[in-house]
Amino acid sequence: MPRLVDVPAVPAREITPRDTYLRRRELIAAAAIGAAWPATALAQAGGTPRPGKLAALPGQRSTVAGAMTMEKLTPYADVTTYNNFYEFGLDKGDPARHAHRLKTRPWTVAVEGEVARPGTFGIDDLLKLAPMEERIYRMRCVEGWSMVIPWVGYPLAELIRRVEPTGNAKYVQFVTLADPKQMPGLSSSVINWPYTEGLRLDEALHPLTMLAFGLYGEVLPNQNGAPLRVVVPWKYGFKSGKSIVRIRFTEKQPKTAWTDAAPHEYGFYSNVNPQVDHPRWSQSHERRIGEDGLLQRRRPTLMFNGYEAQVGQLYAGMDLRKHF
Ligand SMILES: Nc1nc2c(c(=O)[nH]1)N[C@H]1C(S)=C(S)[C@@H](COP(=O)(O)O)O[C@H]1N2
Ligand SMILES: [Mo]
Repeated sequence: MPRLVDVPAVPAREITPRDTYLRRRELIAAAAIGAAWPATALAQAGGTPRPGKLAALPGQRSTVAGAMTMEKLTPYADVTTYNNFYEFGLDKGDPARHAHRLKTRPWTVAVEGEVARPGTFGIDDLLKLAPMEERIYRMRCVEGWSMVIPWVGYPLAELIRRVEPTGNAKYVQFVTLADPKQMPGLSSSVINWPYTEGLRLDEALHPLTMLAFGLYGEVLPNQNGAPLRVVVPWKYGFKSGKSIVRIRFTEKQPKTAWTDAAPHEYGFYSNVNPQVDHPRWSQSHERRIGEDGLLQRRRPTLMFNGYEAQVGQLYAGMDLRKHF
């Protein structure tokens, strides 16, 4: 397998050994006691508590604008058992039930199309490509629910820069694994497999767009898209493709699975927008997973999922009802 060309090694200072990481968390938490911070902000400042289920994958707290919401984290149990990953079935519990069948190593990602340096890259090289960061993002599903998830990964731009898109590259397509031996959901025909998604190149290069390898300080559970996925926090959840095996740079807007399946319901952009309803339901409010119960409140959905200050300019002058 070819090595990722010109990839600088991760400098030693970027590596956070687990004990240093834990010690730092304790110190920050101790220092913060007595301060009038809400408990979640305190926990998030001190580092995200690790569930201890999978291999550790720590990340430095991100300093990118908008990357660290102080909203209460959705519990790990909800993040990992209430999923959409149709390759493993259509029920929310199916991915957690069936995704153990996914073999995440060895794993390669083919990068092709309009790039000067195409190639097939192994997961271990991709893990070392750039320093891991923790980013706490609001995620909003088109179905009307949302979560707050501490992801671990780095900007997708880090990979894009290294493969050198040509002047013709205007879009990026992402393709998920489609192996019926590992993925029982492929017997369903709700969408055409493999699952595909796409972004405009400037969206893919935006500093908030992540290539994620972990959540809650550990490697991604299979049901959340192991071993690597895309995370685009200002778009509906389906734009964040899981278990990616191919990234293709194109001149024309690429095919995407949901736009292909129901073009009147799912547009290419799919930016979170409380003013543009889905043809069959309103998008004005959302239900935060993990807050279920009698007193659950419906939260108003925010323009661009609350990331308008960071991403609004990407769409300046566009009719967002037409380009939904
Ligand atoms: N390959 C693939 N990626 C996918 C999906 C899918 O069915 N298959 N579902 C999408 C949808 S609709 C959502 S809301 C998010 C859910 O991600 P999570 O389960 O990690 O919260 O994954 C997205 N990525
Ligand atoms: Mo979704």
